[in-house]
Amino acid sequence: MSNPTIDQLNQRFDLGGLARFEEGRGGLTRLVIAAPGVTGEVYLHGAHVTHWQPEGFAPVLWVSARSFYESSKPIRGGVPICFPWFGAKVDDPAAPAHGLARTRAWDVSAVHRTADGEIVVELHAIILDFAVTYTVTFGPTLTMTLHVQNRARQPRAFEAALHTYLTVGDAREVQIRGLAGTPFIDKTDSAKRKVQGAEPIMFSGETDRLYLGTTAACVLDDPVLMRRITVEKSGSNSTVVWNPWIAKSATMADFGDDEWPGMCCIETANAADNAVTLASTADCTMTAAVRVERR
Ligand code: TA6
Repeated sequence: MSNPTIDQLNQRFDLGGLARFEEGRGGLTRLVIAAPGVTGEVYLHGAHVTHWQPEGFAPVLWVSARSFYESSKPIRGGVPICFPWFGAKVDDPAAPAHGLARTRAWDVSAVHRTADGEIVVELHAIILDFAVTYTVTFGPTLTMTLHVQNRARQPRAFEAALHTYLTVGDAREVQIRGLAGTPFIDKTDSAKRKVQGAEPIMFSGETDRLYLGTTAACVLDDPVLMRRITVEKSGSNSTVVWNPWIAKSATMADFGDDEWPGMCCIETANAADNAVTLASTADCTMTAAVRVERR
């Protein structure tokens, strides 16, 4: 059923008060999760997770106060799905950055509660003849799984990223570990290829790095919010670390000039050298698992 009404969705996927569809910001439909131990929300627009908060912690995902909530634009923050390309489309500069998935209306295929009390939401879309299924589990861990099948008759390559925006106390104070010795493309330095040193990553300016050939988990240490966020992954060989800092923030209409200290991105991806090629009918899966603990 494409474009069901909110009432039809709540009738079809009835979890009582644990998860309910409602009209969200900008009139976009969202599923709001309010289960024991966890709250969350995901918009059907872009299958965009915009909130995840395990009990006892401040919200983990960051969303700009200036975000658009329009069907033609991506939401700024949460976890945008970048697919089937990452960044600018190499052969079409006019194409939307980060692909088509994050401005697509996704359909809901399932909403259910696990025996452990987690809420699982499954959404799907057909994007350029790729069948994409996105499964999000809201619990003590936020688990997001992107499953892609190539429905075309020929092999095709794609890039993907779960572009996770994290709330931090002060981006100038956080440390990110897990990428020591990893090669990366530095998008703030003419896409030069470099190698991460042994020291933790800290932000002291615009930072926009695509780390390659890494399956490592990243751990963000936040001394201000006194918490540690871990982003584990599978089926992903790239990780992006981003903070726009002052000048870049000022260029984005949907990003407040003073918001950059409160966020950073640790993105689970397959991009550039790590783009994926699928034979006809072949499929693959990429998963990001985010958890938070007290420092
Ligand atoms: O993942 C980092 C990045 O590629 C940055 O270069 C910046 O463009 C960011 O994504 C946000 O992209 P967007 O198209 O959402 O403004």
